[in-house]
Amino acid sequence: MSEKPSIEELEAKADLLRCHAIRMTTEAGSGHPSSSLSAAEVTAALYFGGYLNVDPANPTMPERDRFILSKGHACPILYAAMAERGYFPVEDLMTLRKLGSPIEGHPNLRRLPGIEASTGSLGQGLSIGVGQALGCRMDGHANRVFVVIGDGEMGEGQVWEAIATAAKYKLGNLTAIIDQNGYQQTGSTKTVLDQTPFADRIAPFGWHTQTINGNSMAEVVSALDAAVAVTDQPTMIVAETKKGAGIIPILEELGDSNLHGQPLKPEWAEKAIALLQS
Ligand SMILES: Cc1ncc(C[n+]2csc(CCOP(=O)(O)OP(=O)(O)O)c2C)c(N)n1
Ligand SMILES: [Mg+2]
Repeated sequence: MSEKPSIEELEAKADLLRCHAIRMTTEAGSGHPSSSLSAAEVTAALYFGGYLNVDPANPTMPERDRFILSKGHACPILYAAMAERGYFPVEDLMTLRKLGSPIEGHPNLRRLPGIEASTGSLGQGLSIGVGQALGCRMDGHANRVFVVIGDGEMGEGQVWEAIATAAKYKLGNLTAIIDQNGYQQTGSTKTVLDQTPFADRIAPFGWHTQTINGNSMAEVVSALDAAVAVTDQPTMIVAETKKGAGIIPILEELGDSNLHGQPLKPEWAEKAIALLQS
């Protein structure tokens, strides 16, 4: 991307990705729209804000930046970004979870060029990112690895092993983002396992940390700018978000602020898209 887009352009892109994620999951009759929507600003900023140096025509270019969606169930938002970036036709999004489609229910690196790690079994993405960041550094690439983790996913012990390892190797080319949307599968993250404030726990390992409103595009962009400027330690952005961000009134009407793993019925999807487009 040659020119840096404005905050307004990126906000519009985030909402476009949201509309795709809602349509795809409603068409599939399954999937995780609310988990996708909380991460819309971060995903849109990475793919369209000039942070991810990738080439859809050359998806294995060695010096490319890497994006790993460790909370793999939120892949509709990733697929939407990949389609809009030109990895595959936007129409293909509607094949989500259909038999034979590479747009699988969780990202599969063997099926879809541009996916950097097969995720869905929570807890593994940051470890894969640590390995990739180490490998890229050994190969002398001046690139960066970005990993998005769920706040419920932070309950997996493996994530903390990866945090310790990244600090040990001073992986200045690694940026992780916690999508702190306040919920996991079975309820509020605070009730299930409260590990907040994440930044206070992660900084002592040797990470550079920032805590932001992750549904504010301006804050996401400034945090990414600050993160990529750090080169001598790994960086963590704790993104405080809302599950279902962008369509909160719809979740309220449905009486479920988590709405985990539930697609919207067609009439609700229409309402949600109208709200996003208004
Ligand atoms: C190892 C593992 N255990 C359980 C699950 C089932 N599961 C899928 S999504 C989810 C909740 C994840 O919560 P969070 O990381 O906060 O993501 P959110 O949906 O809130 O974005 C769980 C437990 C899984 N995918 N992997
Ligand atoms: Mg969560």
